[in-house]
Amino acid sequence: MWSGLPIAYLSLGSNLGDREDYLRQAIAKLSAHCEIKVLNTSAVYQTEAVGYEEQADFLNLVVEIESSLKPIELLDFTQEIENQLDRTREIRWGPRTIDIDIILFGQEEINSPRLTIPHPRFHKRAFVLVPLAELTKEVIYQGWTAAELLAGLEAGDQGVEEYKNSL
Ligand code: A4P
Ligand code: MG
Repeated sequence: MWSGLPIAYLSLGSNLGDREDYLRQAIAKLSAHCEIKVLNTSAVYQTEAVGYEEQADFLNLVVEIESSLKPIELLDFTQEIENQLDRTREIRWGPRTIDIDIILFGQEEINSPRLTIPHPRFHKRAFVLVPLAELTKEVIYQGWTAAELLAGLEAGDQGVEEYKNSL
């Protein structure tokens, strides 16, 4: 039965060290939080780096959660997980052991210094839209579904390949 709690979608990415293990550990930490329930996890995709291209390919996936946390509390927690998993910040968009971005959080629209929801770049990124389209067929952004946003990208799903169908 539906709990009535907001559904959120998180994009996870890793391109340093044991990428699969970092993704697995991040999901385990999300699941261990008493106010977060992980509902679904997409397949794992190997993706070419976007933004800062002189770096290794990423593994990316999306998780669907429900949570009684406020969006900013969820951000505090995802940043705590990043710090626990050896995340350092030297280059914007640069290599990272783990990155956790909040893509959507219920119907929230937030524009604060620490948090923008929906994530400001997700609708242009195949590495988010391909796994997101697996998990939701709903209209999620300006009248479009994830699959429609993906179909509208000039490069389509280029550079995004299924790596493993589950972790
Ligand atoms: N922040 C604001 N809104 C959010 C949100 N919705 N979710 C703030 C998470 N964080 C949010 O993030 C910088 C600041 O964004 C945070 O302090 C938070 O307050 P960060 O994780 O420290 O740095 P970042 O991830 O390098 O920056 P940013 O701008 O989030 O990067 P992007 O746009 O997420 O890009 N290519 C592939 N193939 N796969 C990837 O996963 N990821 C990036 C990162 C670039 N290229 C990639 C991938
Ligand atoms: Mg980030």
